[in-house]
Parts: sequence; C-alpha cells; structure tokens
Amino acid sequence: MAEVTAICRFCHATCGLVATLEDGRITRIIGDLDNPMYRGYSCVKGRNYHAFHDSPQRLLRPQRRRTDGSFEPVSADLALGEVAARTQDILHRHGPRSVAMYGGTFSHFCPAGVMLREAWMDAIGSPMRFSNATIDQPGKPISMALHGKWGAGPQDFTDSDVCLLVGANPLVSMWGGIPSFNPAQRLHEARKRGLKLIVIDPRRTETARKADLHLQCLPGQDVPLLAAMLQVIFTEGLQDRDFVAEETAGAAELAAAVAPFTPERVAAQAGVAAEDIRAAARLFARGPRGNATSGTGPSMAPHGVLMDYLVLALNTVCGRWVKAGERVPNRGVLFRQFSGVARAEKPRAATGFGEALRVRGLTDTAAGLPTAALADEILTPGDGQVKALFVIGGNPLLSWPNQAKTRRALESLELLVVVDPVLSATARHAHYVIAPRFGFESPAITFGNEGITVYGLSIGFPEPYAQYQPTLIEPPAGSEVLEDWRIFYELGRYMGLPLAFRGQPFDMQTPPTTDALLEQFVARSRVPLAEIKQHPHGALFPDPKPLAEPKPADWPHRLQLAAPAMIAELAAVAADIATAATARDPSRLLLVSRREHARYNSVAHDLPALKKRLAYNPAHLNPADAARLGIIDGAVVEIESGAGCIRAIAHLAPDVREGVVSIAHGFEPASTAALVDDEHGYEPLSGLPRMSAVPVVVRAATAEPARGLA
Ligand SMILES: Nc1nc2c(c(=O)[nH]1)N[C@H]1C(S)=C(S)[C@@H](COP(=O)(O)OP(=O)(O)OC[C@H]3O[C@@H](n4cnc5c(=O)[nH]c(N)nc54)[C@H](O)[C@@H]3O)O[C@H]1N2
Ligand SMILES: Nc1nc2c(c(=O)[nH]1)N[C@H]1C(S)=C(S)[C@@H](COP(=O)(O)OP(=O)(O)OC[C@H]3O[C@@H](n4cnc5c(=O)[nH]c(N)nc54)[C@H](O)[C@@H]3O)O[C@H]1N2
Ligand code: SF4
Ligand SMILES: [Mo]
Repeated sequence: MAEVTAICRFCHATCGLVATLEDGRITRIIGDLDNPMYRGYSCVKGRNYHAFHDSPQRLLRPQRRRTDGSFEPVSADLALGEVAARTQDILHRHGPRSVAMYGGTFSHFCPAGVMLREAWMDAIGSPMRFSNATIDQPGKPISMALHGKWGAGPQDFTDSDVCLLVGANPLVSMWGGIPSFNPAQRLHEARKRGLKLIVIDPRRTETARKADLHLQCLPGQDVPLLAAMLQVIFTEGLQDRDFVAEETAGAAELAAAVAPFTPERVAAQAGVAAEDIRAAARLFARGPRGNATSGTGPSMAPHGVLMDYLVLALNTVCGRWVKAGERVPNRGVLFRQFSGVARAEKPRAATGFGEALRVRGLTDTAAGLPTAALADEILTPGDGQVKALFVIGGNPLLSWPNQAKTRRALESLELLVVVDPVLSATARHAHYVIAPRFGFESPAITFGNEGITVYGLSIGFPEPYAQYQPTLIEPPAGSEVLEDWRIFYELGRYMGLPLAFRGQPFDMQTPPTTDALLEQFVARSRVPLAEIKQHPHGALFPDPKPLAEPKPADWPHRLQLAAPAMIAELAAVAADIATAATARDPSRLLLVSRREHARYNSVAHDLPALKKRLAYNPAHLNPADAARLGIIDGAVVEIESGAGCIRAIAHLAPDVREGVVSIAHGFEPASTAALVDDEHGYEPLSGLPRMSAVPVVVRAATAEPARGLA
C-alpha cells in the first residue's frame, strides 16, 4: 500500500489529491493538505474518480457497430485500420472539409491529445474543428477581442474589495469569479478581511447565500441590468477617470448608449428593485479593487456577447486591471498568460475570419467555429458537406442544441468515430467507439488552468502554481485502450501522413511517450517541467519579475468601450425597453441551466457514490409557481418549449425565483438539449442559441411516466 499525489481530471479544476494505491489499483482518494493551491480540498466527484476507472460501464476495448445497432469488441489495429481507410475514402470523394472534429470538455485536459489531433487535422487539411467552447461562453473570447485584452491581467481576488458575479455559482461549479481552487475557503477568507460579494442570479445559489447583495433578477435581463449599473456609475461620476482617459476609447459613446437604462426603467422588466441596482453599482464602483465576472447563465441568454462586453466595460470603467508597478498575480508557469505590461494589447479579430460556415452566415470566431451549426453542416447537402465526424471527450447528443436534429445528423454520417470511456448517448450512434486510456493512467500537468484566462476574468491560478503527476495506474487487466494522442498518431501512420507540431515533425516510426509530448508542449515554459516534477504536491514558482511594467510612451492601443456592433445592439435593447416589447408571457416560465454538485456535465452518471447523491435530473421550481400550476413536489412534469418537450421530476425549491425553472443539462432522458431552438433567436456573432431564459410551458404530466426518469 502506498500513498501518492495525483491531479484530478474529473473536472477542469485539477485539484491536487492524495491517492492510496493497493495492488496496482487506487482504493481511496482524498484532498492533499500539502498542496499549496488547493489546501486539502476535494469534492465527491474527485474522491470517486478512481471508481470511474474501474467502472463496470467502462469500455475496455474498441467497439464496432454491427448493422443491427449492437456493438462488438474489436482490436485497436482493426478499428483504427478501418477508420483510416474509411476516412481516406471520404477525403478522396468529398475533400478535406468533409471531415470534422468535435473536441468536447474532456478533450482539453490532456495536451498531448490536443497536439496529435490538431496535427492530424492539419495533415488532412480540414479546417472543420469545433469544440464545446462555442456552446458554452463564446461571448467571453469574442467580447474580449472586441474590447481588447489587458496585458497585465485583471485585479486579483486575493486583494479585492469587491466581487461581482453575474450568473455564476463558483462554489459549486468551480468556474470563475472566485478562484476555482478551494473556492469556499477562499471566499470565507476574503469576506473575513472585508470583501463585498454581489451576485446577480435568479436563484439564491450556494454562492448567492454568501452575498452581501443578491439581485434575484429574472433571467435574460443582464444587459439592461449591467447597462443600468454603468448608467449609475457615469451619472454619479464613480468611474476611474484617469484610467478611462489614459487607456480607453469610446467612454463618451458608451455613456450615451447606457443613458436610457436608468434603474427605474430597467427595474420592473428585470424583476429587481431600482434601489438594489443603484446599490450594486455603487458598491462595485467603490471598490477600490475587485472585478466583475459572468458565468454560463447570462452567457447563454439572449445578447450573450453584449452581456460579456458590458462586464468588461464595467471593469474597465472602474479601472479594474493591474496597473504599472503593481503585482501581476500570475503571468504563468507553464504558459505565459499575460505580457505583464500594463497596456491594452494589440487588437485581434472577433469574428468574420477563417472558415465560413454554409449556414446562418456564421464564420470562425475568437471562440472557434460555432458548434451550434455543426449539425446543419452535416445535414445540408452540397459542396463541403460534413460526412465524417470525430468526437473526442464530448457528448453531442446531450450537449448540442436541438437534440432531434443532432440525432438526425449523427445518424446520417458516413462515419462517426467517438473516443469515450463509456458507451455514451452519442457513442451509441457511432460506427466505431475507441476506448481511451484516461485519468490516472496517464501523466498530467496543470496546464489548463493557466490557459483559459480569457474565460471569465479570474479564471486561472491566482498564484504561479504548477503540478505534474506521473502515470499512477495501468488500465484494467485485459483491456486495449489508447491515449487520445495515440489514436491520432496511429491514424496518421495508417494513412501515411506526416504529422507535426508547431512545424516540428513527429517521428512516425517510433511513437513518442506521453511524457516526451508534454515536454514538447511546454518547451517554452518559464519553469522547466523537470523542476516542476521535483514537487509532487505541486508548488508555487515565484515570478522573478512580478511587477507590471509600464507601456512604451508611443503605445497606440486602447481598450475599446464602444465597439460599433455592441453600441448598435445596446440601442436595440434600449428600444425594446422603451416599447416594452420584451414583456413577459405569464403563462411561461423561463428555463435556466444549473450545475449539480455531484455531477459534471454528462460524465459518469452511473457511479454509485454520485447516484446516491442525485439519482435523476430534477426540475427545480418555486413553490408559488408550482401551486399555481397544480404541481406537487416529486410529480412528473412536462417542460415544453417551441423546440421540444421533455419530462422531469419536479422539485419545489424556494431558492428559485418565481417565474423560473432551473434544471441541469447533460442528463438522460431529461435532456434540456431537446428544448433548445438552434435556428431562431441565436446570437449572431457566436451562433450560440438561446440556452438560458428559454420560455417554456411547465405542466403536470398526464400519464404516469416516472419510470425511466428516476
Ligand atoms: N459540479 C459541477 N461543476 C461544473 C459543471 C458541472 O456539471 N457540475 N460543469 C462545468 C462547466 S461545463 C461549466 S461551463 C461551468 C459553468 O459554471 P457556472 O457558470 O458557474 O455554472 P452554473 O452553476 O450553472 O451557474 C450559472 C448560474 O447562472 C444562473 N443564470 C441562469 N440564467 C441566467 C441569466 O440569464 N442571468 C443571470 N444573471 N443568471 C442566470 C443560474 O441560476 C446559475 O446559478 O461549470 C463547470 N463546473
Ligand atoms: N441545453 C444546454 N446545453 C448545454 C449546456 C447547458 O447549460 N444547457 N452547457 C454547455 C456547456 S457549458 C458545455 S461545456 C457543453 C458540454 O458538452 P460536451 O463536452 O460535448 O459534453 P460532456 O457532457 O462534457 O461530455 C463529456 C464526455 O467525455 C467523456 N469522458 C470523460 N472522461 C474522458 C476522458 O478522460 N477521455 C475521453 N476521451 N472522454 C472522456 C464522458 O464519458 C462524456 O461522454 O454542453 C453545453 N450544452
Ligand atoms: S472539484 Fe472535484 S471533480 Fe473537480 S478537480 Fe476538484 S476534486 Fe476533481
Ligand atoms: Mo462548459
């Protein structure tokens, strides 16, 4: 029996763990008290991650679908050889654009996988690379491109006086606003030293319960709410005048554009008191340090890009970026996240470049190609039609909008290859499912939390932290599983393709090791991987130059407070308020998404420890709405949108605002993907459909269908 340190990969938070090894298997997992970043934190998912490795649901070898829809295990050689031949045939007949790749949430955790699948896509020449980022919060990178990125990064939570969370619940989601590394403890310590927390959320979430001010708004009203906060800041002169004058352009236009959004005009429609909007604006502007971050809720509601743009504007108007001479919390250990210079970086394109999609006028974006349009790219005949799809670590049938269309698209493909440890809802439609070696069976580095800084302002390690974990266990005996990278390396070999990373060719005779790939991936890191490996509990690697440098005297770039597309959209929203065109239909509730503590998206729902905590996907609604609709706790309800209808079990939840129903995504059979309309009302820049604040009819189900739901 031995105790070893580990990096959790059940979610993006990459907690530092301690695992007990017995006879080559992990038998117990706890948080690592000696880890300087996580300080002993772990959650129920991480503590059961080993059970996923040994799960009876796990696929231990590649599967090939028979004509009757059942699967047969085949050797990796046979599966990859056939996949290579079929791909080659499709490429030959239809060209490179006919082969698309979708990298889901679990495709990003292993850099070696990213390297080889990108190399393979480069080699076949296909631009059709999609990811979950564009069905998540694409407004973040897009708005950042429109607004500009600050070279020294945002002010740090650790020395913040105020934190504003717009539709995020980091105490459960570990995502943004409050650093995702033991966030409850971090929030507790920050509040003890006086931090003020403001939460805007239709639900009194675990995080909102700790807030000094909670605006329990209606969903989909964040643009008017944030515009009203800016209106208060401008009219009361609460902005950081020096920063605005020196570093920004367009402040006067923005002030004019938000002028119509007085708290009084916004209050009724947003469902909050005008005084609370004013109080939130003043509390946020008083700072003096802190920042505002948004989560998925408002990002998925209408005007999601504009919403994120206003979050950036709020920060900028209040000067919430690290100034010259101040400490940059973390410029990166494995990656360089920020230049460390207190300046607006050179602008980059937000949209309108790269591969043009054939549907809805969408293009590549700063967040990537719009995944919401991929089903139509598969279904729309003609030149460039997608015929083959590779899905890595994702579950389109439960995550893409318009589930019925997604199903049709998956079924119509000439070739669907899914890399997944289980026969997921999507994998059941695949021609080949390749079972991966994953988690503790591979080495890992904490690179992800350095790389996602454009997502939410406070995402990423707030100190220069890094950890490495070697391979801890082998896959179960008798299995034939391949690491993600190896799959694409072998496909490259079968197809006779030379593969390369950053111009450097891979040796196609002798396969590399995962460790060698990791070395290559972080070759330009500030701290050599060899040094990081010396610290099994992870460590802080202080930056020898931690202070933000001043910008050169002739630096031309500024943060943009009045991007034309955003100002035009604000005017349209203002006009809507004026005409009350957005008035709510009282017969409908507004559906919002949520994250459940004992679940991560659609992953490993069968693990006994998680199932015990949450056996099905409840639809949470306010008792007053339930009474009005004649729904009792535990009753089966139908939730119907313009796009589809699902059944779920009602939970009466006083923490959910009246007029709202709150339900997680990624579940079967109650999958909210069935309720999303991908063709109407989508965000025009990102292509993201309306996935929050979705108007739905909720009613008690007539027949007795509880079976299958719980
Ligand atoms: N335990 C767990 N953690 C997870 C996940 C999981 O499934 N389980 N999923 C991971 C993923 S993929 C992501 S992207 C992150 C997401 O992380 P978060 O964005 O923090 O996710 P949620 O917890 O769903 O919080 C979104 C909040 O927005 C609110 N909301 C909904 N609509 C609106 C709106 O229009 N306006 C406002 N102001 N609020 C609104 C909801 O009530 C909810 O509380 O979490 C990650 N972490
Ligand atoms: N209606 C609606 N739709 C949504 C959302 C919403 O709130 N509402 N949220 C959106 C968001 S934020 C996101 S991020 C997306 C998520 O969309 P996806 O990333 O497409 O879906 P996941 O459920 O995360 O799928 C993860 C898959 O990876 C597999 N997996 C787990 N571990 C590994 C591994 O180590 N290797 C490999 N290869 N596979 C692994 C799991 O078995 C699972 O099948 O969904 C989006 N869709
Ligand atoms: S929050 Fe839980 S699932 Fe996520 S990395 Fe930490 S222990 Fe793992
Ligand atoms: Mo996500």
